[in-house]
Amino acid sequence: MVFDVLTLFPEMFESVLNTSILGRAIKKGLIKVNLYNIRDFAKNKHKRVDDYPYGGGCGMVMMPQPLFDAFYYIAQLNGGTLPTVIYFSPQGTTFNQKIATDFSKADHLVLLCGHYEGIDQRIIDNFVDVEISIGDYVLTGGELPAMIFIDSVSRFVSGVLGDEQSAREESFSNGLLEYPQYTRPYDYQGHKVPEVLLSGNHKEINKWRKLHSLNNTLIKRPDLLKNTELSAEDKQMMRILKQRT
Ligand code: 4FV
Repeated sequence: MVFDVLTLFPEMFESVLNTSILGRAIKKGLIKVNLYNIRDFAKNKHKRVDDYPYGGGCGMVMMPQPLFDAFYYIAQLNGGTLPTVIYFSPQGTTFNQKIATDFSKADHLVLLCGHYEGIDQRIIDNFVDVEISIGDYVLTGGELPAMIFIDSVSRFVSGVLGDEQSAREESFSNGLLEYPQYTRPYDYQGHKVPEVLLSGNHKEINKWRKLHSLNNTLIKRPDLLKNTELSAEDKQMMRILKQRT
């Protein structure tokens, strides 16, 4: 999978792209991230990329020319077609696991990182296919959202995670929060691991895990249950849990 990233601060990505799972995925060639500095496409003598907003107001706006030329350049590198362009902004669709799963099926994506107050609307009108927000708060730039996007989408790319299983089993993959995790020692300072997890009885272990996933979701994120398909057994468990709470 290839990510072309348009940013004014390519150096911000260095550590994230050279560390742990993502770093290994890039070394193994499973993921490729091309970092483009938007300022390299500025044609004015001072390499300016921002200017004052028409109509007044505070802050600066990213100019059309450097980004139009950056997109023309990437399109030219791809036989004249521009891959899907994603722009990160508070006005976008709120990012979630389903969106991450959907985009993990793409081969090539262009990620646009804004800065200042935002970007000239003509860039959005002419090049942006999808606007994504990582949450209802204002950041100084789109770089952190782009890193979050690359991290979460890459987890679905075959071979990136140790075993494929884990991506399928984690939070939100079945619309529920995850079950509690335990590891050795069995007894730490008197705090013991639930017996069922040492029983080797996988039927009982899975039942315990589903019960705790449902319980965690019911308590911490009941909103998730609205759009989660529950089996008859899950619904039975949920009735018991609701009686308890
Ligand atoms: C943002 C968000 C975000 C807005 C102006 C960058 C900033 C500045 N992006 N989810 N929340 N972007 O706050 O995606 O250009």
